[in-house]
Amino acid sequence: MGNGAGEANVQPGEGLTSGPKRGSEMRDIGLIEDGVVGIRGEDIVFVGTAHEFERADISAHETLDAGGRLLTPGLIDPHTHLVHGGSRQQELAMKLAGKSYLEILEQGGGILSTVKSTRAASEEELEAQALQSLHTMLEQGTTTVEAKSGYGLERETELKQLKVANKLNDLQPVEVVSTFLGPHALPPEYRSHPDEFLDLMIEMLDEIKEEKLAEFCDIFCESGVFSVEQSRRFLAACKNKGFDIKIHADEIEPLGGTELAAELGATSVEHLLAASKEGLQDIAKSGTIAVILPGTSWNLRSPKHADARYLIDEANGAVALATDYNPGSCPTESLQLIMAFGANLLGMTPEEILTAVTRNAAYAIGRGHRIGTIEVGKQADLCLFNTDDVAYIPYHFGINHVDCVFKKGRKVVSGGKPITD
Ligand code: IZC
Ligand code: ZN
Repeated sequence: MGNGAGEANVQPGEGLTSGPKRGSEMRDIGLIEDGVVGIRGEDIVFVGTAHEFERADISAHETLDAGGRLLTPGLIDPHTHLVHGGSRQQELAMKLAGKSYLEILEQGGGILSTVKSTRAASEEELEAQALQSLHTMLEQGTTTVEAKSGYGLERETELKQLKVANKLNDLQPVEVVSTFLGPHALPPEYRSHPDEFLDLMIEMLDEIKEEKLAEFCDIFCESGVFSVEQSRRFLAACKNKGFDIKIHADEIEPLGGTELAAELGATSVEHLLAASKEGLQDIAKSGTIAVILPGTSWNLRSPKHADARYLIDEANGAVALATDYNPGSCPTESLQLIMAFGANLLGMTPEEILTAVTRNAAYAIGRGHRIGTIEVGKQADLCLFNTDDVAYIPYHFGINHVDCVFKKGRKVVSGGKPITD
């Protein structure tokens, strides 16, 4: 392959730009046994069986024999807090001693601790730290990642984070899709007048739009952070300015952010651990993608996880999975680990999990027309695994199964290692 073709078990998806897979459709991955994928330039130009390829009489000037292994779309991570300063390993002991995530935040730690480190870091430092994470992500098969701001909580640092997120696209192969998450926590100095902080965040929207610094806007709608009413005001203003919207909803307490996502027609609603059944039905009906983050509920030692089975079996919803990579509630870049959690913690099948980290994840970040499936006309973002069976990835957890990764038709990982030129 690489401007050529090679035999593999290919997971192509079906129907260019025909939307996310919902409910039981998520189990249909359209596997082609003995498949061939042809790439020209940045795009996929052939998908079919080896027999069909022979009959098509296409000449390839370079081929890669995948040896019958599994070729999938490049993995897509639709929820991360990629750009940040510092780390929070000192909070592990507090967590083990029984302090909750919201208690740590209440005492000035958690997000507020990362705000301090991010404000203090230079653009170059933030960039270097994010580049290291992107290197790990790529090695693990992630070819596109969403990245949220939200560790500035004031204009200058929010803009610094957004600029770094955008610049990362020029520095390495993983595409970074930028989200403005200004209202990620309330700075302590605004405790008595939170609405003024929201005004400040809303004032930034024109500049972010003009400078093309973010495609999406997001808010942490959570007990002790921002209320449903405040979230509605912020997100309505964002929509008004032409942004697509996302919501951190019902991660810890059942506040109603899920219903709000449906009401406002959000592209995605994220977390959902404490969402009501009615809320899950609402988002399934409204077409909002449910982005579930089982690494977070696992790492927060939650006895409960988002109800993926209800979403898929009862509500006919479209589920995506993401790492939530951040220095507090989920410090991992590995989507393959999240795939294992998808099976063990959420009860999803390997096929549903693959759909959740490819096709549905692409729709969660507004990229469904371009990436997320292996189809003629789509971008050649591909991942070759060291197995012929999709079940092997969540089954054999905690290690990297990636052999090769292609981004925009170019081989960027070989033998499990990013190619640095
Ligand atoms: O830094 O803790 N949940 N935001 C909302 C996060 C987790 C990231 C963090
Ligand atoms: Zn998050």
